[in-house]
Amino acid sequence: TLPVDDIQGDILIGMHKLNQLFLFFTINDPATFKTHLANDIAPIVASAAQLSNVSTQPLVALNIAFSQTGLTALGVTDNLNDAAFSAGQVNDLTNLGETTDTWVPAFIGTSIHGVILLASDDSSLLEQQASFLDTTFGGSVTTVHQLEATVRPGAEAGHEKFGFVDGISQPALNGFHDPLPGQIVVDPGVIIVGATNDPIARPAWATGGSFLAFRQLQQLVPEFNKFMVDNAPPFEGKTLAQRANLFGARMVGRWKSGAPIDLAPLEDDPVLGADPMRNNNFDFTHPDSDITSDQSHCPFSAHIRKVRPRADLTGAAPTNTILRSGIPFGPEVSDDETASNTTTQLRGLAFVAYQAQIAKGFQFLQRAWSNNVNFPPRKNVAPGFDVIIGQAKNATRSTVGLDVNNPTAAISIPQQFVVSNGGEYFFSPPISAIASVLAA
Ligand code: N7H
Repeated sequence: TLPVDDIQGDILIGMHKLNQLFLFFTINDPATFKTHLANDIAPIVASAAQLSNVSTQPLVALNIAFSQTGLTALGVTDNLNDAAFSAGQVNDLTNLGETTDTWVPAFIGTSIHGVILLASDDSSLLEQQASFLDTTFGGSVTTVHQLEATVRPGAEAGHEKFGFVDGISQPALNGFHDPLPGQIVVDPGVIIVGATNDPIARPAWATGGSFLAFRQLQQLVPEFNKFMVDNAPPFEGKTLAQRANLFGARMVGRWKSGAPIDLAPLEDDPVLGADPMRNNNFDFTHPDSDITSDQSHCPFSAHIRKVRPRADLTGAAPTNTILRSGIPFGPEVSDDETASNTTTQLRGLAFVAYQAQIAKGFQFLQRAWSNNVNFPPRKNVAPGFDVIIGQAKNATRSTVGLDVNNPTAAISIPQQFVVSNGGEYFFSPPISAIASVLAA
C-alpha cells in the first residue's frame, strides 16, 4: 500500500478542478521562507487521500515542488540521485531536441526554486488564495513566472487545445489501482520515489515523493488546423473535412472523441471513445496482420504509439512511463485567428508529468521515442517523427504512415505545431518532509 496521506494529490489523483495556477518562485530569504513553509504551507498541502474523495477535497487545493537549486537554497544537501533533476531542464536541451529560442525567459537558467500549484473550481477563490500567499510570504520569495490554466468550456471540457480528449491512458500502479482493460501496470516505484521497486538509492525522507517535469507547451491551433486541411491525403468518398479529421487522428492515434484509430481506423466512433472498458484496450496487433509493416490501423509515428509502443516492443513491458496531470492554458481560438489561420494569443498545454526517474520517464519518451525517427524498431520503413511533440532543433521534420492508402510515403512537416516555451524539473516531496526536512 502507498502512503496516500503523505503523497501529494496531484501525483496520484490529479487536481480535478476547473482552474489551476502555477506559481514559479525564487527564494530570497530562506529563513523567513522556511517559517512560512512550515506554518502556512505544510498544513494545507492536499494529499492523494484528500483529493481522491469529493467530500474531503478542499475548495482550493495546494501542492508544492522544488527544483534542485531550490533544495540547495533551503540547505538540503542530500542527493536525490536524479541527474536530470540536479542539472535542471535548461541543461537538458540536447536530450529534448530544442533550443531556448522560444522559452519563457524565467525558465532560461536555474533560478526558479520551486512551483506552487493551486487549483479550484472557483477562479475568485483561487485568486484570493494566491494573494493570501503573496501577503504571507512577503519579500521572502518572488514569483518569477506564473501560468493560469483552465479546463476548456462546454463540450470541449477534457479536450486539449487541438480538440482531442486527453487524460485517457495512464499507467496503473501495481497493488494500488484496479487496471482497466489495456492499461499499463507498473510497480509503484516507477512513479513514486522509494516505493516498491524503485531501484535508486534515495534519502529516507524522500519516500513518497515524485519528480515533476513541467513544460509550458504552446499550441499553434489555427496553423495545425490549416495544415490538416491543406495536406489531408486524398480518400475516395470522404469530404475535405473528413479527410482533415482522419489526417489529424492519424497524427495522434486517436480521434478527437478519444476513440483509438487502432480500433476505429477510418471513422470516428464516439461511443467507443467514451467507453473506459474499450477505449484503451488495443495493442496494435491484428489477426492476419504484420506488425512490422501494417499501418492500416495506426501509423507507427502516431503520438500515442510513439510514447507508448504497446506490442511494438517485444519482451517485458517497458517501465518507461509517466503519470500525466496537464491542463490547457490560454483563451479559446478567436474568430480572427481562425479567419487568418494565425495564432495571436498564447495558448497550449501546461504539461505536468510525474515519474521516479526523469531519464526513464518524460526525458526518455521525448528523446528516445518521439524525437527518434527509427522508433518503433523493426519496421519496414523508418517511422519518422511524432508530429505532435517530436522535436529536431527547429529543422523540418518528416514522418510516414499518415496516408492510409500510401503508408510508406514521407510527409514533410514544415513547422512545430507544439512549441516549447521551456520548463523545469522539480521534486514533489512527501508532505511529511516539508516541515521536518525542507523547512528545518
Ligand atoms: Fe501526449 N494531443 O492532443 O495530441 N497525448 N500530448 N504527451 N501523451 C495523449 O491517452 C498531446 C506530450 C503522452 O498510454 C493523447 O490520454 C498534446 C508530451 C503519453 O496510450 C493526446 C501535447 C509527452 C500518453 C495527447 C502532448 C506526452 C499521451 C491521448 C502537447 C511526453 C498516453 C489521450 C501540447 C514526453 C499514451 C490519452 C498511451 C496521450 C496530445 C504532449 C506523452 C490526445 C497536444 C510532451 C505517455
